[in-house]
Formats: sequence, structure tokens, C-alpha cells
Amino acid sequence: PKGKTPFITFVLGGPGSGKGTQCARIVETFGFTHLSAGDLLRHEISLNRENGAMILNTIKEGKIVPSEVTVKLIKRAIESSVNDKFLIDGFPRCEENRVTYERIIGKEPNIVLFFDCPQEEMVKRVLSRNQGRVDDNIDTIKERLKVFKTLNLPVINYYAEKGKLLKINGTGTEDEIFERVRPVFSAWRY
Ligand code: UP5
Ligand code: MG
Repeated sequence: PKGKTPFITFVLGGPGSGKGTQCARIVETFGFTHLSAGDLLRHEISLNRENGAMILNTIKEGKIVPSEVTVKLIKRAIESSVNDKFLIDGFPRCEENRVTYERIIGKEPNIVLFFDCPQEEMVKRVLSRNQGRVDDNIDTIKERLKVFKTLNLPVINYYAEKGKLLKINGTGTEDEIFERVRPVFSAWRY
């Protein structure tokens, strides 16, 4: 960032809820930098470094990679950017992720978007994606959904209680969903 404290938006929602798709639209329209925690982790796997095998196995099982690993990648990406507004997509996934982020980054997010989408729709989208992701198979999807419900929903509720949560109806076409997202950023002074 160029100097001022960056504006941070966490983008949450279950697997296939449309986080990545809507983040791309927000980037186009509002000039944010998109940091997908899952993409940062998949990039680490492709670099074949010491953590790669551990990250790959964790993703294959639909479990959560140790917080320190993910937070370091996010921190590095923020620090190396000249932008001052970020979408952090798919993070924090559990309470421990959240507190580790706050400890290392030292700041809470400004707002949190939550794409609310029925489970059947999420499963249908993920299974028809066909991009060769190791976790897009029915067994891993079941685990991803379980982890989402048991570990991620409590984090979402935490932000709701803090008054930071913006819940977006995640059903309909990509365009329809973006029209629900747009007012959030048009109205926000950042
Ligand atoms: N699509 C999108 N919008 C649509 C619409 N309105 N109508 C019809 N189709 C629509 O969308 C999914 C698919 O649906 C795409 O094919 C899209 O074209 C279509 P997408 O925008 O990709 O949804 P998204 O919510 O981003 O789904 P994704 O599968 O990426 O979500 P996950 O949260 O499961 O994946 P992520 O990459 O964030 O994490 C993967 C794994 O990494 C985790 O399970 C975990 O093991 C690990 N991880 C961590 O350990 N820690 C982290 O902090 C982050 C990840
Ligand atoms: Mg995604």
C-alpha cells in the first residue's frame, strides 16, 4: 500500500458460492486487488517448496491449512502491492484463522461480504467447474461443506454481531448477484 492504512474486505461463503466470480467483477468495477487465499495456497503447491506437499494434502482432504502459513502469504501479498484496497477471498475459515490474522496484521477487516447460497446449488456449481481442482470431487466437497458449516459459519456470525457483515443473496445469475454487490461499494467511502 502507498501509505494509508489499506481498506480490507473479507469475502466469505461456502464452496462454490461465487466468491471468486464476484471478486473478479469487483476488481473490474471498483479497482480492488483480489487475494484468494485458496489461489495463494495453490500457487505455493506449484512452487514445489517445503510446505507444498502439506498444503496439497490438506486441500485434498478439504481441511484448513495452518493459520500461520496462510496469513504469511496474505501479508506478503498485501505488502508487495501498491494498491490500498483488497478483497481477501475465502479467508478466515475458522476462529483460529481470524485471531491469527488479527495478531499478525494487527487490524480487523473494514467489511465482510457473505455470499449466502443453498448447499445443492453450491455442489452443482463446483461439480460442473471442470478446472481440474483436486478438491472438486464429491467426497472432498462433502468435507468442505462440513468444515464450512462447523468452522466458518461461526466466524461469519462473529462479524454479524460486530455489525461488519453484509449478507448477499448468492443465487441467480452472475449479473443479478453483482447488482446486489454493487451498492455496497458505490455507497462506501474508502
Ligand atoms: N458460478 C459462479 N457464479 C455462478 C452463478 N451465479 N450461477 C451459476 N454458476 C456460477 O464459482 C464456482 C463455480 O460456479 C465456477 O465454475 C463459476 O463459474 C460458477 P466460484 O466463483 O469459483 O466460487 P467460489 O466461492 O470461489 O468457490 P471455491 O470452490 O473457490 O470456494 P472454496 O471456498 O471451496 O475454495 P478456496 O479456493 O477458497 O479454498 C480451497 C481449499 O483451500 C479449502 O477447502 C482449504 O482446504 C484451503 N484453504 C485453506 O486451508 N485456508 C484458506 O484460508 C483458504 C483455503
Ligand atoms: Mg474461489
